[in-house]
Amino acid sequence: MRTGILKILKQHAPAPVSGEMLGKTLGISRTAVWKHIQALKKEGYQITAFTKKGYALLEVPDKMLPAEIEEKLHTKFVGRHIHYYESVASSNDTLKQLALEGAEDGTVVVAEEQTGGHGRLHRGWFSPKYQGIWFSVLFKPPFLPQEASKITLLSAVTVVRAIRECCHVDAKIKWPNDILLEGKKLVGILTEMNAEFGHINYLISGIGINVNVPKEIVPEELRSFAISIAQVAGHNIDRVALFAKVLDYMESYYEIACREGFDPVIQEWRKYSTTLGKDVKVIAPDKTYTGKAMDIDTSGCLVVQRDDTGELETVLAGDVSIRPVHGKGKYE
Ligand code: BT5
Repeated sequence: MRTGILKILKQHAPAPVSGEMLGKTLGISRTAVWKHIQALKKEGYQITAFTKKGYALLEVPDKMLPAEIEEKLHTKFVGRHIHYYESVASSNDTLKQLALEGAEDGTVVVAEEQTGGHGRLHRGWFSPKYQGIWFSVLFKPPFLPQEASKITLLSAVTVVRAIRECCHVDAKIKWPNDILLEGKKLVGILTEMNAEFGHINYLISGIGINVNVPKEIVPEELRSFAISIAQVAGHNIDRVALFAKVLDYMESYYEIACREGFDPVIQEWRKYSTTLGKDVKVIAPDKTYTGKAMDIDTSGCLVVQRDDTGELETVLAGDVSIRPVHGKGKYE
């Protein structure tokens, strides 16, 4: 109902629409209209009531409100159930709880801020209020548990394409789970899984995009290697438009992967990779070596040709950290 009211107000904005007209069109009483208007105002919509003329929408808040996102969405199931929060500890943790309660495939949790956002190995993820897109998407894929890392690659391709298209910046993928801009970390992706032997119950792709984060508020220890889109674009980005584009791509790549297999996604990944062809240092729990990043295989493993033996090693995400061989300035 609220979406209906908003739609009409937007069509007429900034001109007012009478409560009677809204009520008649939507089949509700004027008191009910008034109640919805109060709720919208509480969400941050600037709506003024003019005597005898009705309600005028003057400003839409810069928030990740589901009604705003849904208006721009072209998906069938991804983002069709959006749970919005002003603040959560971690969108991944919130979505895990919803998944246990039976949330549907494609359910999304998005928050304006995270107080306990995290990356791999319990590393923290800085998620300041109203400045980024901090979200998680639930999938119940037909893959095997050992193929779960495909969702990380798919998420990376999705986000990099949406950012490039919406914001016209040269974002690149660093294997396995980062997106870089000007060599600094722009996006982090954390895929988490709930599985039994041979069967995935659900996968959660948690993604943090530094959209409008100003440099001054970034903690000192992150400042030299973290970046936001606005810092490079020189202006703030419409977070809702970018998010809707991300969800659109997410669904189309997911459907391609389910229908045609993973090759098309891998091809896209290669196109935007900043890792391939680079000299890398592989730091695994049991060995450290240098080599050249040659390719990724169909399950998302990095193929590295060792400098010492010339042999190809297949590197699984999560097992290693990749460092540039030379220099320490840039993150890639
Ligand atoms: C990641 O981990 O890069 C995955 C981060 C995933 C965050 C999303 S936000 C929505 C969802 N909910 C969550 O709780 N998580 C997901 P990792 O590769 O472990 O990198 C973590 C490291 O990135 C930290 O140790 C910092 O050095 C750095 N870092 C933290 N916040 C950052 C930020 N906003 N921008 C760039 N780098 C950051």
